Amino acid sequence: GHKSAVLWFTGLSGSGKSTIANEVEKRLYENQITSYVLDGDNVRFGLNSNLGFSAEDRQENIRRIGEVSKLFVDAGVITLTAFISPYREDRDNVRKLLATDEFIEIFVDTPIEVCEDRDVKQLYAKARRGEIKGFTGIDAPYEAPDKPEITVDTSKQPLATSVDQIMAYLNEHDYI
Ligand code: GGZ
Repeated sequence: GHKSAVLWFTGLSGSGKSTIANEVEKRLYENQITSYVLDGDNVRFGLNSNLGFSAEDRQENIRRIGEVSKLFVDAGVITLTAFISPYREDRDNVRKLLATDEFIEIFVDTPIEVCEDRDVKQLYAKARRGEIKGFTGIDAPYEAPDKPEITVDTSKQPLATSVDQIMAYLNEHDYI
């Protein structure tokens, strides 16, 4: 058996949230643990397709994802969310929706220089040219967590180390 919870990844675009979340999910699956990844691909195109990237829309994006996560946790699923979630208050509101041990905040602390260097989708370049307004880390804020349960920096360690770190946390705290 396992104890369900939300693994709430937060960090800049290109920091590695989705990549790590998907690797953790793979590990959980190998251990016969039911988990699910919520990310832009399955939420922003569906449930939240009416939301953009203004502060208000991001707040509503995170609020809905928090509520959905709560439903998944109630259903016994280890839920992994991969959204920038730039506002501390919005993340803290999700934390309050859940029991103390049901919200695990994971700060993907990859420096913006590294994210911008990767620029997989060329979004930083567009933001620098002013073609995207209000891009997180360029002309929109990112508020780092004060006391995340876990911090990983993908510029200092390989992917597998970040994944190991998260699996170790889940083991040590008796989630799995
Ligand atoms: C930040 C943006 C923006 C703006 C589009 N700012 O690399 P990506 O493409 O896949 O990750 C980013 C994603 C962010 O969506 P989230 O739902 O995670 O954001 S939030 O939690 O703040 O609501 C990026 C793309 O969408 N994107 N415009 N202006 N990222």
